[in-house]
Formats: sequence, structure tokens, C-alpha cells
Amino acid sequence: MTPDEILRALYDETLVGNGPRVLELTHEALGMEMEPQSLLFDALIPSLEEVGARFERGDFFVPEMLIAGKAMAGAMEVLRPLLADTGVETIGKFLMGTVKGDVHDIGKNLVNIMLEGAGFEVIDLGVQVAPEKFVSAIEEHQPDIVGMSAFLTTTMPMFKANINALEKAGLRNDVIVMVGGAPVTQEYADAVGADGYAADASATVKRAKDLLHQRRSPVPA
Ligand code: B1M
Repeated sequence: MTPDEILRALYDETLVGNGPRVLELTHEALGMEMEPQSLLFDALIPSLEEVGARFERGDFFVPEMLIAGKAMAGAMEVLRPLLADTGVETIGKFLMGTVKGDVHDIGKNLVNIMLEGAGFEVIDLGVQVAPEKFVSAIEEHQPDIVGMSAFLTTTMPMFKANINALEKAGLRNDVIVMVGGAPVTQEYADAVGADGYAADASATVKRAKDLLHQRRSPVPA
């Protein structure tokens, strides 16, 4: 197969949730020295976007979304070490979780991989993370940045609930809060009082580094 044929097949097989074939194609692509980023951005992510579009149109239902998500997650496990292992020095600690009520984790995991690749130590709290869990994990790990993902319009309000919980616990000023996820916008992030927002994984890395830099070298008054 040519690289273009592999990308096309990866897209098609992810779309129909054929996990074993997606894994085979991923290994085949890497064997041909194709870039892991290309597999992600030219095949796997566009395929899940199409899954979402079909779900919205009523052509796909939750089971189709689920198997497509699993197929993508399998490929990501293979790509993770290649994307994250850059041997760079640790630049900061990032605590990450998907908010309470939300089980989506593929986007969060991708953000984690990119952060690790950029030198962040990432502590992943998983999905459905309740405000009190964010609070206790901050106390335990003392991160520089707390990242919260929400992928549903119905779970986005948990950002505010989490930030309120940090305030109540007296921790709000100790950490930078970043939010993100498919339906989130900069306006929404501002409205809930987050310090930063990013639309995708690479923008998260850039924003996280900028925010950390600002925190560590504040402009003199
Ligand atoms: Co769901 N789902 N889903 N789903 N699902 C969406 C999100 C949806 C947009 C589909 C659609 O209608 N087009 C829609 C949400 C609509 C809305 O509220 N606006 C939706 C829905 C409605 C639902 C259910 C309610 C369906 C139902 O039950 N009726 C249900 C909710 C369950 C729950 O959470 N309580 C549900 C369930 C599921 C599955 C479990 C089947 C599965 C999740 C599997 C998993 O994650 N383990 C699933 C999937 C696969 C999707 C779609 C198809 C794909 C999501 C994905 O992984 N995208 C999705 C449609 C879509 O997104 N187009 C959809 C690829 C990923 C790389 O992108 O997640 O956007 P993304 O992550 C990006 C950015 O958002 C950003 O960077 C990431 C990487 O670039 N980002 C951050 C993420 N976190 C960040 C944090 C940051 C900064 C940036 O700072 C901290």
C-alpha cells in the first residue's frame, strides 16, 4: 500500500470501528516510517470528526460512536510513546481530568500525550472527575497547571463548579486553570474565570508554556 492508501484505509476503518484493522494499519504505516502526527491529523482525527457529523445527522448512533472511539484509542496507544518520548527535561506539572458527568477521554488523552512530549509531567485523573477529586489531587500533587476537559454542552458548567471548589479550598491562586474540549470557546473560558483555553492539543502545549512563563516571570509593577 502507498502512504496515501494507508491514510485512506485508516480513515475508513476507524469510521466503521474496525479496531484490529486500525491497529494493523498503524503498525504498517510506522513500518514504512510514516510520521505518527500524519496518522493522527490526516486520518484518525478527521475520521472521528466524520463519526460526529454522522451522529448529528442521525446516520450513526452511540454504539457506532463507541467502536470508532475504541478503534482510535487503540491506535493512540501505539502512537503514544512515539509522540510523547522526546527526552526533553520536565518543565512543569500538569494535572488533567475530564469533568464530572463526561466520559469522553480521547481528546484529553491526546492533549496529555502532546504535553508529555513537550516536557510536562502529566497526572491524569481520568474521566468523570468530581470537584472534590480535583481539590484533593491538587493538595496531593501540587501541580503548576490544572487542566479540565468537557466535551458536552451539558458538562461545561462543571468548569465553574470546579473553580468554585478550588476557591472554597483556598487553592485557586496556587494553580493555573486551563479548560478545553470540543464545545468550549475562549469566551466561555473567560466567563467561568479560567486562566487559559486552547482549541486543540498543540495549542494547549503553547498556551500552557506561555501561562507558566508568565507565572514564573511576572511583569514588575
Ligand atoms: Co460523544 N459526543 N457522546 N461519545 N462523541 C460528541 C462530543 C458530540 C460532539 C457528537 C455530535 O453530536 N456531533 C456530542 C456532543 C454534543 C454537545 O454537547 N455539543 C456527543 C454526545 C451528544 C454524546 C452522548 C450524550 C451521546 C448519547 O449518549 N446520546 C454521550 C455522552 C456520554 C457522557 O460523556 N456522559 C456520548 C458518548 C460517546 C462515546 C462514549 C460513545 C464516545 C467517547 C469515547 C471516548 O472518548 N472514550 C463518543 C465519541 C467518540 C464522540 C465523538 C464522535 C468523537 C470525540 C473525539 O474523541 N474526538 C464526538 C464528535 C466530535 O468530536 N466531532 C462526540 C477526537 C478528539 C481528538 O477531539 O475530543 O475535540 P476532541 O479533543 C480535542 C479538543 O477538544 C482539545 O484538544 C483535543 C485534541 O486535539 N481539548 C482540549 C480537549 N480537552 C482539552 C483540554 C484543554 C485544551 C484543549 O485544556 C485543559
